[in-house]
Amino acid sequence: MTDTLELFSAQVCPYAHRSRLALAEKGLAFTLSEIDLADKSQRFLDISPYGKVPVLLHNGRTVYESAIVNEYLNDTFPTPALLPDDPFRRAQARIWIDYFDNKFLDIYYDAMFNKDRAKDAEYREKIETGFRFIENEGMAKLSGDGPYWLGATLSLVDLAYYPFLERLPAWTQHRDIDIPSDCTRLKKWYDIMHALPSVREIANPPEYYIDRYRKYAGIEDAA
Ligand SMILES: N[C@@H](CCC(=O)N[C@@H](CS)C(=O)NCC(=O)O)C(=O)O
Repeated sequence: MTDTLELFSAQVCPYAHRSRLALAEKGLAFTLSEIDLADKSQRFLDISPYGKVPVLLHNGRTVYESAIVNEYLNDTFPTPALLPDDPFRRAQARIWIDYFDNKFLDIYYDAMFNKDRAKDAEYREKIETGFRFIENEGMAKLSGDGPYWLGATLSLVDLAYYPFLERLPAWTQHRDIDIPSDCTRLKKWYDIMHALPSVREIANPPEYYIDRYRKYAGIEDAA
């Protein structure tokens, strides 16, 4: 049977971006259904239990939540493998995806949504601490000589992190937040990722995010 794959996605969404990258890295043909998040179609609402993208429709069955969609794709289409074989290394991969989703991103988005300018410096410091944690506790211990998060092979960890870092210019522009200069592994990793064909294929320029995130930064009147 030929697989049918459809991804409900939104260009601005970093979570959907993760799954587009996983599909591309697996070399899978799929239908991309762009959802207007401000005006969701009934078909999407019928399919998406949380009303959020991404949702994958595979042979009529739905899978959602980006980290789970990507594990599902990796389980269902094993080549190329995007998780290590070794259970300990697989656990490390999941720990770092979990850290990003459940710790780092909370602060990252709080910093963008924060309306109290007096707190900007505090958020900046917390995010810089997060970047240094990724650099020193994560990459320095797991990446070896790189170039990827887990070393020589691209993994779901890379695909989980990259879309949010592609959007970093919006944080830099609106909140003066950037990767600290001492996070050399992270910076090098970003450059390698940014040059991957699967990434280049769907990358947006910094201006795209700077513009889209104005409203989240509460500065739409300045446009
Ligand atoms: N935990 C979810 C987050 C997905 C998510 O927040 N998607 C946003 C766009 S970036 C969305 O669809 N928002 C629509 C809404 O909340 O109405 C995942 O990893 O897939």
